[in-house]
Amino acid sequence: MTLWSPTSNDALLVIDMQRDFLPGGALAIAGGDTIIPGINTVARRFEHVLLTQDWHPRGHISFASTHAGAHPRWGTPVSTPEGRSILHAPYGVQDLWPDHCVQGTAGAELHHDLSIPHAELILRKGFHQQIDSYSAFMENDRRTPTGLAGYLRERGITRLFFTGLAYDFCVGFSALAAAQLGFESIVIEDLTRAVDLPDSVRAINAAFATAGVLRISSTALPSA
Ligand code: VGL
Ligand code: ZN
Repeated sequence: MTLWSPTSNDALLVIDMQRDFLPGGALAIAGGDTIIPGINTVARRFEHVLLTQDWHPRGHISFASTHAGAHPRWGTPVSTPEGRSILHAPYGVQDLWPDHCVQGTAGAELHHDLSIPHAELILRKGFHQQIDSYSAFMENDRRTPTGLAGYLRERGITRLFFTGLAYDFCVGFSALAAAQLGFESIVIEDLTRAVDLPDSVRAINAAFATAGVLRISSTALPSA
């Protein structure tokens, strides 16, 4: 097994480890809390660690509640044959979610058990009312960059390791975007958990294979 030893050209990205995505939260992901200790441990192996925070205004386009009632703001939600609730947004298909990670609320806070004091950047995303952003690099309209690629390039970081939530959404879209932007992109699979909507895990795994995103285990990183 290849041992991956982090260098100063590598960064660990910890995606959306927020209270709303953990058990008890508004969009709880099963087992999300169980990956916190492993993320804290692996983070100590990296000189560069970056955190992201999903950070939505009230009435965000990705909230099902925004499109309910007599005056849907940006169209009417529909159910797919597979049982997903989606909106045909101006930029394409947008899955709809319970209200989550609303700016300044307790649910939007990073989980307090996350312990990475040397993390050097917290990147917020999804703050445009009319555009969601699963990816930490590029919003869901596929044309609005977050600025993260520029930050990393300017600092000489070329290889990225991904952990956090959710495997099939924000981790997945971030790792794919990173590969498309020319970064080496590696997902530490056991330090993620999936929302697991119909077809979402299969689809992201297929996209990883096409884009050259690698999937590894945390046991492939040096433990001390
Ligand atoms: C996420 C759904 C909605 C994620 C964010 O962090 O994966 N999923 N917003
Ligand atoms: Zn969100």
